Amino acid sequence: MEAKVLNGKELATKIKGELKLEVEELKRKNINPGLAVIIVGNDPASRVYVNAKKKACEEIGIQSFEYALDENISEEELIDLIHKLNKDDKVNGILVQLPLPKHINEDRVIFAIDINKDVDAFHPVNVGRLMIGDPQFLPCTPAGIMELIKESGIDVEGKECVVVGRSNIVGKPMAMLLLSKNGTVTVCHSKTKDIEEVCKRADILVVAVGRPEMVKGSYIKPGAVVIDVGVNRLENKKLVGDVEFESAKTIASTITPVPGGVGPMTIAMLMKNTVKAAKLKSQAQ
Ligand code: NAP
Ligand code: LUD
Repeated sequence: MEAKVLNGKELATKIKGELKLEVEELKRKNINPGLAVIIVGNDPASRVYVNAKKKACEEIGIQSFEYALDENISEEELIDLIHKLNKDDKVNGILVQLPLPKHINEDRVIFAIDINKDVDAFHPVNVGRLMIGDPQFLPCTPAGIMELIKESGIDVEGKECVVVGRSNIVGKPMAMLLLSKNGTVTVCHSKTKDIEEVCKRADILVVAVGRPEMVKGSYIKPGAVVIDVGVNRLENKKLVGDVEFESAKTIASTITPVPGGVGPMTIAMLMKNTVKAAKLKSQAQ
């Protein structure tokens, strides 16, 4: 039997539709959610993602403010801009698209963001709050994946969960969210021995390595749920994930496609966090 393909684009559209209604309601109470989007340099992939984020804001009725900065901007100038946005009442969320140019320290930049406007949930305070089980924002990609898993009808509790990749953006917070839902979680990385064998234990397998089609059908336990986070553009311009879709879909019970799987969900969750930030601010006043 072929796996069920989870449609992330469709679920993201549904979530954005709900948010649009919520934003209309908030506007009636004079709450106008706003997102500042900062992009540094000319990375074409970052440009695609930032445009998609701005478009989502437009669809939902969130005001977006773009800051497209020169590749050579100094770390200090970038942090000055963040300090200004921290004080700006029209801005509820601040997103600094990563990666940043090599001369800028990403940790220092993230640390400068007001924790109440940290809609990526990358600030150490928000990372820590997730770790102790009291999150104020959920990290967008892992939160989007949890929504997709929920949609698949699978209960995480007691399941063997394997996360391949341990980045601060995806792998580590993903492991934390699965753990918070009582999964038994294993995290693999480039030093893991026999990844294939570890992956084969998984009831729920999340792959975020950035290596085109690294995980083959032979890595997958029959009936597993497979979440492919990878977005890799090949030389022939084709977009593929970190999972070899064709071989995986004959073994998994459920699988996410690339494109149209996790990516659109990341954006929907960013919108959700921005609306939440606006609500939190209005409650604090
Ligand atoms: P990253 O920061 O480059 O981290 C990659 C992780 O994979 C690292 O932990 C690395 O291990 C591990 N790894 C690399 N090669 C490996 C191998 N051969 N075997 C086992 N582990 C290996 O990447 P990321 O930011 O997490 O992103 C991963 C992928 O997801 C990329 O394709 C990215 O474009 C995509 N992505 C998609 C979304 C979305 O919304 N769809 C969001 C974020 C990222 P070490 O730690 O040992 O180096
Ligand atoms: N930085 C992210 N850097 C990169 N794909 C994303 C992403 C949507 N601060 C910060 O947005 O959350 C972030 N916060 N990230 N990413 C990757 C990561 C960041 C990646 C893909 C997509 C967001 C997406 O919508 C489409 C899809 O998978 O269907 C395909 C888009 C295409 O290239 O055609």
